[in-house]
Amino acid sequence: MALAPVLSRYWDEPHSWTLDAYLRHDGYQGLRKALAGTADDVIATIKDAGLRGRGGAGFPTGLKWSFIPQGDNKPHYLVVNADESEPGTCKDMPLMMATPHTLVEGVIIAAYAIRAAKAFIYVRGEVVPVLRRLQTAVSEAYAAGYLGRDIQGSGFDLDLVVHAGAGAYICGEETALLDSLEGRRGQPRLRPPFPAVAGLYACPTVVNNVESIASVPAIIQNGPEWFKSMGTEKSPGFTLYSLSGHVTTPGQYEAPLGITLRELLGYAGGVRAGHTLKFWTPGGSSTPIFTDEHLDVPLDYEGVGAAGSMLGTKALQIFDDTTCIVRAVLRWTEFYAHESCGKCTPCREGTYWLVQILRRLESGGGTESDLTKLLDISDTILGKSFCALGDGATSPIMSSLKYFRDEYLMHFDQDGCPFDPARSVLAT
Ligand code: L3W
Ligand code: SF4
Repeated sequence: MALAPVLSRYWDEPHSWTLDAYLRHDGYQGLRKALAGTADDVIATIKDAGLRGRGGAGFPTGLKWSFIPQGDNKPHYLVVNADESEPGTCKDMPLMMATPHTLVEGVIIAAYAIRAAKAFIYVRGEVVPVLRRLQTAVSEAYAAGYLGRDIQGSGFDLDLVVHAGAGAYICGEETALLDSLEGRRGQPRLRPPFPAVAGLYACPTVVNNVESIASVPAIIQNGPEWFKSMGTEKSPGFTLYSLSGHVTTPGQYEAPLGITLRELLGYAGGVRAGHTLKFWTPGGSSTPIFTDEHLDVPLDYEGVGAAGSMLGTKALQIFDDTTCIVRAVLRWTEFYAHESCGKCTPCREGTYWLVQILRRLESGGGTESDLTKLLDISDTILGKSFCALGDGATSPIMSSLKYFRDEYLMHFDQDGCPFDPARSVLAT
């Protein structure tokens, strides 16, 4: 399958982030087309295209927009989730750095569709260059009449605020993000009601990922049939796959949904020289790991799901034969324990104990019963936590024990990590 650069097609050009560069590449033509029709036309086009949310869950974007009540007297809000922080996930930041106007144009079209007069882009506070670039793009868009009052003479008004979060993974969970945006400590809210019914300031709100919104202008401009000509029937279109880790040329590879890791590795120069693939994540650390048996799994929502994982954020972290699975799982679990917001007991206590057991195992001090404990605690977290962070924390543990149980056993058989260069010939 060939790559399909749409979002990334001119990322390499000098000053690709400026309004001038964007306008040279048909920038804001999708907006013109959207404003010439009705809000309902825009929603119908996105529904027909079958665009699915690129933030991890794959929820149909047009359907989400259609949940916003019609004819009510409450303000509506659009919020872009740019709080990218899942380990391995690194697609939204490059997109916002390279072509921030793609996102700004998408925001204006989406806000028009859901009849919102105010929109927010919630960005991780640590990524100052991204914040600056977005703020510059928003200023350019105001000056050119794409934001503010009576946009391009359409009668549609929109204000767009770039908001800096304070750097917590949980604020990528949509309701925690809304709490944070309202000025509170970011903790998930009970759903339902979903944000589409009661979101920001208890008003109807659409929360979408950066890549989802940035995909909208091209769909409006080229039409749903063009979008559906790529990808698969249930997972149409193009998307950004992020290859990282032990790969020759890591980076963003934009391709139709349904491409395989084997094909992507062909474009990325393969696993680093002299080594073989050991395990990988299809969609960030919250998705169950795959091994070299899964090189030909179609990377779409259905294909990855049928093979026992999730497409997630399409963050393909590649680990070669020098990696200790226990060490990798420990590092991910430490992340979840650190980022657990503490609101619910299974995740708050469970992730703490998972880390203690994994540390013991990694240093060679565990017993076989520890493996049963890891699975028992994971079972207590999975499906019993308040939000998806808890479920995500169990994925690396349960999937690694499925494929690499023997490597866990080797740690206590050998009183330590067999990959430690000081201990074993396994590491190179
Ligand atoms: C109205 C209904 N709206 C669902 C909306 C909902 C949300 C979207 C998806 O987790 C996943 C998670 C991570 N009426 C609705 C409705 N919605 N039913 O649809 O909802 P949901 O609950 O399926 O997923 P979620 O809780 O939003 C997202 C996974 O993504 N993930 C990690 C992502 C990491 C990042 C990051 O770093 N920024 O995004 C990786 O796989 O585990 O499963 O908008 O409101 N009846
Ligand atoms: Fe907080 Fe974890 Fe519970 Fe989510 S699952 S509400 S992050 S404690």
